[in-house]
Parts: sequence; structure tokens; C-alpha cells
Amino acid sequence: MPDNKQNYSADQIQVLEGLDPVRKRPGMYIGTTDVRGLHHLIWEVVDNSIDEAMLGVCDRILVVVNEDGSVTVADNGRGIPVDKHKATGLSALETVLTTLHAGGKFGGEDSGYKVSGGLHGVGVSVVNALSAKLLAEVRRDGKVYRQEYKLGVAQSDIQEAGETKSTGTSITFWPNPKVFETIEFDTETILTRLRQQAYLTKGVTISFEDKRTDRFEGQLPKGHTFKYRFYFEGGVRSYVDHLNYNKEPIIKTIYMEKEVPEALIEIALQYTQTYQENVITFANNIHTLEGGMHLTGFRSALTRSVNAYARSKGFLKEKDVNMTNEDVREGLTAVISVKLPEPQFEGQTKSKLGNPEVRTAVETVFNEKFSEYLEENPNEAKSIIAKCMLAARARLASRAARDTVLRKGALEGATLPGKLADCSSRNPSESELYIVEGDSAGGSAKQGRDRYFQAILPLRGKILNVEQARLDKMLNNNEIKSLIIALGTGIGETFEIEKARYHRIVIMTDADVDGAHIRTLLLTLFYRYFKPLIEAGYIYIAQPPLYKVSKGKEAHYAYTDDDKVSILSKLGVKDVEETPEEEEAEEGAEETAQAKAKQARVSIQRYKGLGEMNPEQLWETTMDPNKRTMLKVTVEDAEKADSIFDTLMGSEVLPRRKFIQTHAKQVKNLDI
Ligand code: 0RA
Repeated sequence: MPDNKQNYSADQIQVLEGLDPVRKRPGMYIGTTDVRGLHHLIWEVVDNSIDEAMLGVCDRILVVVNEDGSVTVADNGRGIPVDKHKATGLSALETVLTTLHAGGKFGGEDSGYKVSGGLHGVGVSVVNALSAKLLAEVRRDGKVYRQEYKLGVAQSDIQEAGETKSTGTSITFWPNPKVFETIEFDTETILTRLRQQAYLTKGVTISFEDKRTDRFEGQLPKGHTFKYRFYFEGGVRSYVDHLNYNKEPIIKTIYMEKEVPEALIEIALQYTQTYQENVITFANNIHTLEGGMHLTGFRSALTRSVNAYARSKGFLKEKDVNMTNEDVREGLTAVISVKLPEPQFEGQTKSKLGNPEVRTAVETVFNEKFSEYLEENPNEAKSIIAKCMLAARARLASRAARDTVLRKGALEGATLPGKLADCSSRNPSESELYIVEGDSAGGSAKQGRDRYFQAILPLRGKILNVEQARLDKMLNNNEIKSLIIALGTGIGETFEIEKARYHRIVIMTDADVDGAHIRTLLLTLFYRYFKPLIEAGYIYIAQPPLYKVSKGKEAHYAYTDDDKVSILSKLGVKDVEETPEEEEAEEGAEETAQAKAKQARVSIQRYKGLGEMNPEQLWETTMDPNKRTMLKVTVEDAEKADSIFDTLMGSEVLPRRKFIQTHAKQVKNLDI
């Protein structure tokens, strides 16, 4: 780490190029121009403040969504320098805000930041380029400085705007509506990100305020602002505690931190009385969903130190074989965070850490610290070893049983389940499998489908009864077995994606709590046992309509509440756009909508389940490739479902109830 008190001057900032490329191809810099790209603007500025915090020169960050929809990110860091920059003749502030890749970060190891996002760290200039207006305020050297920009261009020189004893930067920006599909920020999205960043930067306080009015009706007393504050003294240790809040711990969370020349390494871990593994990894605060070298290093060190300890203390006898990676991972929750100067991100979604030196660094640090922990805490060590050895024994004992299910041929040879209405095509690339909730919807789907390429497999609600069971027990469940046989790929060691009988596998469930539950469960099953199907883009979620709006013989289908409003207004029913999202309020609004609709001789039917649609309607709205929309499931979606599954199916009743109660309102659009 560079010396925190070191003074940066303007000439340490390298200049690369102006902002035209950003305005021409925003996607290249922020990924997309949809709502995701919009939020990228906030992450970009916050990342800079987090960089200050990681250097130990900033401990407060405030993010405000202002009443007019603009966003302010303020910190108490050093403040962006305002002195003249040699190469450009501009102030450092203007250089940082108007040139690509300008910033201490890119000046090399000792000239600026040791640590930077690398992937997303494209710089605040990108935010400036894509904002209609931006206001920069810097507190530094006893003064307050301000400068305003429009479309990335400074409107005047830096203005002095008073005196101050503090230091820091405040950036307010108004996203350019001509660039973005939407300029409306989402509170939940921002909170999730800020919470995660707070876990990863211990000791920093990140506050959030949403000053937009009319947003929290009924949730906040009049005149109050929506505020949140995140501060986690324990950093990733608090993160692990949070992940395990509804699980029964075997040991207290272990925390270790060490800085070696290759990286700053932080690891927290805990074993619980569950069977799943949940290890989340970060590199420079970026979630490395695809894992990478830090994860590899951690895994091999974990297996090695558990075995070494078990052997040295006689838990493992000479004749015993070592425990496997799988055995030591059962019931493990861990968060691994590494910070390094030049991260290499690889993989399909650029979320896999590629730096080979990090593998050995993590391996060495974890091995040393964890072995030390085991030696110093014999009781905890004993519990951990017992848990792992139990997993090993269970593995050996269940292998025989599992083999009968998974043995080559055991499933493939099996005849197709009786309730599968298969399609006549034998060409997987044109064939679709609809997994339908319930026999009655299954019946409609069977009658409505195009039997040449669409197969239907109705599932009974029974699969819900697998609560509390290990996922591998689910494989004994008849409904699940039918599904696996229908897929044709086999499972486990015998899985072969080439054998998939359908290249589109569509989950079609009701838009209610049970439907969401079944969908979560299916996604979890695919995530744990059929990940390649998700990666290949074979898994979809059907989008049945929520309403049918008819006038005389004309019928329109609405897939969202917004859809409904626009259809109604096309049919001459106005002033119904106030329909609130919340259930309780909806009843009333629905009635007025109905009353207004009546005047215009329009009727609105709300579909509570797929079973309410007749076969023709189901085909027309949800299954006809020329008309339907479907959501393609990503690995990220399935991962989310997997963690929700843990909460919904967890063995302790209390947190589950809490989850369902606090989320009940949203469950209808639980889009996982
Ligand atoms: C460039 C150089 C320095 C600091 C920053 C940028 C900086 C940017 C942002 C954006 C939001 N908050 C920020 N804080 C700092 C070097 C600082 C120095 O020379 O003292």
C-alpha cells in the first residue's frame, strides 16, 4: 500500500483520450444502456470513493437519490486534486472528469492506487460523458471548489465556493435521458450493492437516502426520508454471519487477514449443520461468480489442512484414506476477498480471477492461519473434523444407493414417464419441453400445444414435500425422476449434454406463491445438477399473461400492470394509471378500474392460475413461438434461486416464516 499521507499531484495522472468514444458507444464502457447500465453510473463513482476508503483516507460515503432523480455521491476522502495538470494544461479535476482512464489508478504501483476494480473501473469521466449535467464539489486545502459540466463539457473554470476544514469529493449527476432507456434509479438495487460494498470494506460507513417523494407511501410517516446506513465492523466476517443467519452454526465464524506482496487476503468461514456449501469470492470488491485462482487456492488448502490435522491427532488412522474436497465442503459457508494491483478477469462473463500468483498466495496464507486455528482451538477443531468425517462416511454409504440411481443406463434405459406427452419430432434443437404445474394446467397445455415440437410434463404439487431433505434425496422423488428421464441427459457422473432431448426446457408455473416455490425448486435442481443446461441457454421461464381485457369480441392480453393500463387507455378507459403495486391498495384501485372499464364496456379478467385459461388461450398467449415471450434463465438467476431455496427450505422454521412474511407482497413478481 502506498503511504496514506503521500501527496498526489496532478502530473501523476496519465492522460489517454477524450470522451467522444464513450458518447458514441456507451455500451463499450458501461455494458448496456438499459436500467443496469444506468446503475453502473452510481457504481462507478462509489467505486472511486471505496478506493479512497481502502487506502484508509476515507471512512464515510453517502449516496443520495435527489428529489429530481439525480444522484449525489459524497465522501470524506482526500478530494480530487484541483491543481494544474502538466500534460493537458487543465486542472486535475477536469482531467479526471473529461479524459478516459485518467486517474491515479493507472499510474502504476507506487504512483497512485495499489488497488483498482480493473474491470469496471472505467472512471468518473464516463459518468460525466453520459450525464446531461454533472456538479463536482471538492473540499481540499481548506477550500471548497465547484465546477459544473454539461454533456461532459466544463461550463466554466473551477470556482472557489467558501472555506472548510474537511476534505472530500461530492459528485452529483443527472443521467442523460437521450442515452438511457430509463433514468429512474431503483432503491433496492442500490441498497443491495451498497450493503455488499460495506461488507467488503470494513469500517466504512455507507449511508443512503432516497429523497424522491411519493415513493414510500404507507411505509414512512409524512415528511420523513427513506434512509439506510451500513457499517460492518467485522467486514467479511459479518458477511458470513449474515449468510448463515438461519442456519445452526457448529463453530463461531473464523476470520483471517493478511497482506502479502501478491495481494491483500481476507477470508471468513463457518461450518453449519447443513449439507450445502456456500463460498462467495471477490477480487477488488468485484463478485467473481465464476471463481478463479483465489477459490482454487482456498479449496486445496482447506482439504490439505483438515486432513493433516485429522491425521496428526489420530482422527484418521493409518489405514484410512484422506477426506475429499467434497467432504470438507459440506456445511461450509465462506467469503473470500482478495485485493490486488492488476486483476485479470477471465471466463464467459469476465468474472473469474485468472492471476496464478493469487492461488499460491491464498493457499499459503489460508493453510498457515487455518492450521494455527485448529491447533489453538481443539474443541472447535474436533467439531469440524467430526462434521467432515461424517460427510465422508455418508458419501461412502450413500454411494451404493446412489449408484443404483445414477449408474450408467439406470435412468437412460428407463422408459419415458407415462404422464409425459412427448412431441413427435426427434430433433432436440427444435424440440421444447414444458414443465407445467398441476394436472389441470397440464391438460390445457397438452390440448393447446403444437404436438410436433412441444412436449408437456405435468408436475404435481407433491415435489413441494421435499422440504428439509437433502437435495440428493429429491432424486428419489418420482416427479423429479420423471423429469430427469424426460430430459434424457442422465445425471451426475453420467451426465451428457449431447443427450438432451430438448433444447428449450420451459418452466411454466402459476403466478402465485406456490408457483414461485416450485419454480425456485426447479431452478435449484437445475443449478445444482444440470448447470450445463443453464449455461447452454436451454432453460426458460414461461410468461403467461396476468389479465385478459376484452371489449366486445376483441381480446387483449396484459402481461404486466403497465400493459393493462396502456391497453385500457387504447380502448378508451382513462385515468387508471394510478394502480399501485401493493396488494392491499390494489383491491380498491381494481374496483375503480373495473367501474371505469364498465362504462367503456370493457371487461378485465385477472388470471389467478394457468388452469383458468382454455387450451387455445394458453397457446395464443404463452406457447405460440410467434407471440409468446419467455425469460432465458442465466446462471446468476439460478444462483439467486439457490440461495432463496436455502431460506425457504432451511431446517429452522422461524427465519423461513420471516422471509415469507416480509416478502409476501413481492412474491407475485418474484422473478427468479
Ligand atoms: C484522482 C486522483 C486522486 C483522487 C481521486 C481521483 C478521487 C476521485 C474520486 C471520485 C469520488 N471520490 C474521489 N476521491 C478521490 C488522488 C488524490 C490526491 O492526489 O490526493
